[in-house]
Amino acid sequence: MTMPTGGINDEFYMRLALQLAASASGQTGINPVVGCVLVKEGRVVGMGAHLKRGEAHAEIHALQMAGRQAQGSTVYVTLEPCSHHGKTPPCSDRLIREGVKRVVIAATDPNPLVAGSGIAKLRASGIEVTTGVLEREAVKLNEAFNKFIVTRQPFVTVKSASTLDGKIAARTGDSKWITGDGSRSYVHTLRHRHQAIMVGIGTVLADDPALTTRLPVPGLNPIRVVVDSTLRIPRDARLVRDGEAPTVVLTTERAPQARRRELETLGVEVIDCGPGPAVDLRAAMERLGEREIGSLLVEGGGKLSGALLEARLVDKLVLFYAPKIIGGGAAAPGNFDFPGFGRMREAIALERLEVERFDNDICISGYPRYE
Ligand code: AOF
Ligand code: ZN
Repeated sequence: MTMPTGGINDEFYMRLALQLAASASGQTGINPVVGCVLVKEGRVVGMGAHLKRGEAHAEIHALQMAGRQAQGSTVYVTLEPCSHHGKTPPCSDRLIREGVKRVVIAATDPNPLVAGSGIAKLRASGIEVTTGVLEREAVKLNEAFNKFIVTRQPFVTVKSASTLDGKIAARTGDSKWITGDGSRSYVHTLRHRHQAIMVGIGTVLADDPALTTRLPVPGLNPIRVVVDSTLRIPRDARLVRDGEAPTVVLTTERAPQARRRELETLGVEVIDCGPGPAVDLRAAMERLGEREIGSLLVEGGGKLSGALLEARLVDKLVLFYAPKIIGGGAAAPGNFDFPGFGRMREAIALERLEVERFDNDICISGYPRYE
């Protein structure tokens, strides 16, 4: 950690709290990641992070570590302390009871049950509260939670890996490998960080993917979601038989009943999303939200990514480009396959762009701006 110019200040400890929060990315389900640091008389006396939904919040872990030293301390917390009784009692009440002197907060909690009332409670009890310290970083860390908690719909990230000319396979179908090891290993980190992963049935039939998280250290496997309007998924597909993670198939009311029963017997959850003929993607997001899936990583192919983008259901794009050109015209599938717009000014523009390099690959991420 680098010391900010001017020496130790609020940002210094908030950065530490943000690091604690980030270390739990992907493991709190629909809950936010939160980090907390307690400082008293020039030393850190407690640290904590929220590690799992249903378990203690960050502040409680940090208070626990600080013990009697919590009294008179300054609390650095990346999210406004809660004021409601959820699966755990309110953190703001506990901070008041422990006699902390000052609370420094990065972001307010968008949860309608909290939304400023945690801050108000602390202030009303005479605690000095400072807000907005490293707020942008804190908001970004919980972008999925921030959407889900107000809409009850998953935050949708579409990932693609293509050549510079936007192809996700050659005209022969060959696609192994487009991007390099660095990019592919980062995709596994993304899998760990998402509650669910989605592909179209075309990808299942072509690649028989496992969609599990494979990293040098054990990671969490996302729930696997297949968009399959006519239930073509084979009974011997990896997703059906490997038992590595739950598999959910999204289909329509007109899908064959016998296939539905067969899949259910094999442990696959089948969910109807509209009358058909195609899966209603908007309904699909509602069903997944009801199932408490708050973050969804879409890993193709081009038809599904294109359809989601066209339906304006994509919140974030993470696009890997390998420095290669494969050509192949219409026979080689592209990363976004949809009818498209007639005018350049209708194009979906990305904002808040970030560009990273993974070896020789370039990763562009951004947020579609829907007018
Ligand atoms: C905090 N500190 O570390 C977290 C907070 O069901 P519960 O009790 O876990 O409450 C979940 C809600 O509490 C969640 O939606 C969000 O508003 C807040 N999360 N708050 O003060 C924490 N994880
Ligand atoms: Zn709390």
